[in-house]
Formats: sequence, structure tokens, C-alpha cells
Amino acid sequence: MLALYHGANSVCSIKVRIVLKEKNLEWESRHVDLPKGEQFTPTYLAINPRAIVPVLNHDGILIYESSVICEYLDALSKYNQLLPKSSYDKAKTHVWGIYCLEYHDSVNTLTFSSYQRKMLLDKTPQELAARWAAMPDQIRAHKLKDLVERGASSNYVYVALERLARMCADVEAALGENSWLIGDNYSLADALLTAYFYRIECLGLNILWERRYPKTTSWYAQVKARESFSTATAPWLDEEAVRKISKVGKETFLAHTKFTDFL
Ligand SMILES: N[C@@H](CCC(=O)N[C@@H](CS)C(=O)NCC(=O)O)C(=O)O
Repeated sequence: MLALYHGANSVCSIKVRIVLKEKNLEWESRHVDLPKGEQFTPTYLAINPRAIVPVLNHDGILIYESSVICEYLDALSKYNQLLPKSSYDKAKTHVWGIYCLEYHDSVNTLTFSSYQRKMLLDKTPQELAARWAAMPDQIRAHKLKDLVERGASSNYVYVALERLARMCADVEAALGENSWLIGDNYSLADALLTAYFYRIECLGLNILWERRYPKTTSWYAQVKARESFSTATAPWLDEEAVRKISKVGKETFLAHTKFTDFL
């Protein structure tokens, strides 16, 4: 039995849901309400002391880290094998998986300096202090606190946009003459990256690739057209939250002259 601890709008959860669909695997949902702070409850901390999603439970075995979960799922069946066969292509896939840590951190920076910030600013200073104190990773807590206090003026935001602009340049270069990131077929690397592009698009920042990178623009249209994309997003997302993410994202970043290098 496969069960996924995941968040409705969580980027890393969307990534795993994409692979579950690509592999045509049956799974049970264990939804964790991140805005409500369910990741900090003793019950969830017993599953993941890092207080983050996703976590995969496979017959009682727990697997952590979204890119690792995706590769684990791929190995469960021969159907639609996503990890390429050659050692070189496997190595390239693993490099994308490692880069995903940076992409996640950068996308998370954008979300926390805009939409999440707006939500968290409704809390009292005491509630906010309790939230930062509850986070097992205090370096991350320090960063999120800065983002909520400073919004788009936080230095973290500029660095995040710089890294995401580099992600787009890297994808454009990797595509070369191909339609997919690695060779002629859709593979794990394409699945790993899709959700980050999706969140950037939700924030109204798709101009990061649409203005400069035609191959990346076609690639993203292709991954979005797959059934796995709609299955991993539409039924799970809180539509109202997605509308707000988009509205606040545009207000926060597009009006900011400091970001004209990227946008
Ligand atoms: N590197 C981890 C990152 C996981 C992560 O940070 N997940 C976010 C949601 S996308 C989370 O659970 N956040 C909890 C919080 O913000 O308190 C992965 O790829 O699985």
C-alpha cells in the first residue's frame, strides 16, 4: 500500500502526485493542512521530525524528499519507466534532482515574501513568534521571518529570482535540439521540474522564461498538456488560494523596479 502525506498546494507534493500518475500507481491520500500548521502536530512530527511534506509510506516504510520519492516510485514498476537507462543520463537526472533543492528554496522564498506573507501578517506577533519557534530548522525559520517582515525588499528575494532565472537558462540549454530535458522522451527530470515552473507561473512570473526562452516555453506547454499535470493539480488545489497566490504575486514582484533585470 502506498500512502502520501502531502499538502494540497505544496510544490513538492504536486511533483510527487505527477509521478504517481505517470506511473499509474494507486495511492491513499494523507492530507496535511500546512496553512493550519498540521505539520507541527506531535502526530505528524512522529512521521517527519522536519515538519515538512511530502512523505511516502510504502507498506510501513517511510521515504523522504520529493525527488527521492519520485525515483523510488519509478522503481516500483516497469510501467512508463522514467529514469533513463544509460549511466550518463541517470547522472544528469540526479543532478537535476539536486538542483531541485535550490529551486524549491527559491520558489519558497517567492511564495513566503508574497502570498504566505499576506496570510501570516494577519496573525498576532505572539502567534508568529510561536510559528517560527515551532520550526525544527531554525535557519529556515530565520529566513522566513525576514521574508514576512520585509516582503520583496528582503535580499533573499533578489537571490531567489537570480537562481530561478539561471534555472530557466539551464533548462533552455539542456533542451538543445530535443523536446525533453534528457533525450527524445519524457523522463524523470521533466517530472521533477514541472511543479517549480507551475508555482512560478501561478505567481505571475512566467515571463522569466517566456520573454527569453522559446524552447523552455514549448517544454512547459508540453508538460502541462500531460494528464499527469492536471491530475496532480486541479483535484487537489484550493482554487481560491491559487487565485490569491496569483494576485499577490503580481502585485509583489511585477511592480518592483529592482527586479527588471530578470522580468
Ligand atoms: N527538500 C524537500 C522540501 C520539502 C518542503 O519544504 N516542503 C514544504 C512544502 S512544498 C513544507 O512542507 N513546508 C512546511 C512549512 O512551510 O511549514 C522536498 O523536496 O521534499
